[in-house]
Amino acid sequence: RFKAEIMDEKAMNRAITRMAHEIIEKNKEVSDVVLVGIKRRGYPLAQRIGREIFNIEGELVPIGAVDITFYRDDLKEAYKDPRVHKEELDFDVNDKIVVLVDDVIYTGRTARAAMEALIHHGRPQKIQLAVLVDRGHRELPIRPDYVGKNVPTSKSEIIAVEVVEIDGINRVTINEM
Ligand code: 3GP
Ligand code: 5GP
Ligand code: MG
Repeated sequence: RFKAEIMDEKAMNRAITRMAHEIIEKNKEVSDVVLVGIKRRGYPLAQRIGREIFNIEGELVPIGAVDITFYRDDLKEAYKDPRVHKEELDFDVNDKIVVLVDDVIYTGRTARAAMEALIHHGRPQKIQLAVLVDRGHRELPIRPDYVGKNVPTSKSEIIAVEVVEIDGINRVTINEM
């Protein structure tokens, strides 16, 4: 059930541009940075951040993806055990600053699984986390470095992040289960 729109296309674009600036600023430059999107919607967001970094710095950063699935049937329990299903990293992560990109962070378990996959893949110099929406309710000591918007939610609410590449529209809404 629809409750409210929290970001329109302009707000999403502004947040993505700001996060691109913050990534450049925090890392001094972007020559060691690689972006890794968490599928599905983290990947188009990583591509947009990469485009903005190119617009600002004139450097193309490598962009990869990880696909994380939940190894349980019901959605509630499913949260408990996200695992990496597939990696599409055709570059070396050794000594790189890997910026993980996801649409929403909630418990932090997905980010943890993604970090485990990266560490398995090599030895990144640093791992950072960028999310379009932080909806709270963390169950692990994980905090994103770059946040598009903090949206305090109740556990029964769901944030719908829609991206034009997948959903035909760019917007973020809050919905009740
Ligand atoms: P997405 O990254 O393509 O958006 O987390 C797996 C998918 O389930 C995500 O796909 C996400 O959109 C969708 N999803 C929507 N609401 C929820 C939710 O409340 N919890 C979880 N774990 N996933 C959700
Ligand atoms: P976590 O593992 O941090 O609990 O959840 C993160 C993952 O679950 C993200 O990849 C995100 O897509 C999905 N997720 C969790 N809560 C929501 C939500 O309210 N809306 C959407 N769209 N995805 C969510
Ligand atoms: Mg996601």
